[in-house]
Amino acid sequence: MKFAGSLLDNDRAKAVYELIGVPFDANATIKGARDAPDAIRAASHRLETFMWRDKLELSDLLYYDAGDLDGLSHLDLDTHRRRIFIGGDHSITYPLFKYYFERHAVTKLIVIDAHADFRDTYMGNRYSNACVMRRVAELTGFENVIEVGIRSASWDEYEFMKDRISIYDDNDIEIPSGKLYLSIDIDVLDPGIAPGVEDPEPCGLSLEALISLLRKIITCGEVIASDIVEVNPSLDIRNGITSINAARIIFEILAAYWDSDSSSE
Ligand SMILES: [Mn+2]
Repeated sequence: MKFAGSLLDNDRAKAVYELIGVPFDANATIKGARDAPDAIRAASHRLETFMWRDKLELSDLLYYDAGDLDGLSHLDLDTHRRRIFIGGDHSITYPLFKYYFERHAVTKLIVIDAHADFRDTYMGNRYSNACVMRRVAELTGFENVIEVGIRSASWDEYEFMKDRISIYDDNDIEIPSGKLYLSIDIDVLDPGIAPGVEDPEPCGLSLEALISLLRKIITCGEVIASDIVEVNPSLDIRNGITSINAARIIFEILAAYWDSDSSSE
């Protein structure tokens, strides 16, 4: 099943944007995020592709759901199309960002997440989802990492990161110039509206706050690619609200991509 509103295979050359699933959860503590790309695709069909607030029919935007990546090595992606990667646990952000860093000169990353993910190692794994932003910072420079919405870290993580990276609340972010990668961990939302996650963290953002934040980042910044990670369908409640909210976030990213492209023409 393709994501709702996707171009069909025969029309893929027309695509302006591309969605790619990354069904990978080897670096998660509780497995299950590998099933998220298909769960989010299925959930997308439960929403109208007509976006009421924008009076925008998403299928007019010309995007293509290219299916799932086989693995995270040997990536070969152009930058003619802005992409949205559908995780997967948060560790996928490191190889994806590294690809854009090495091949397409993307140096800055904004992450919207409940957690700092700044441990040097977690349960013996340096590539754990709990260490992903530390690895990104070591690659691109700590000054190029911007964390938004963080509400959970160890004391050690906080002491290490506080003077090295930029940390903002959702309403005071300053968006840097230059090419950006945007990573959205669904657990930044309040667990009441996104319960299907490995590490639910109380006192999270509303969906409306996350939407206005990502719209601001994409329309004011130069976002080349984005991801949405950490949906775990096996931990969700029966109506699948975490996958539905993830699908809605992808709709909003597409609308914001389109909005920024139309205003720059
Ligand atoms: Mn998180």
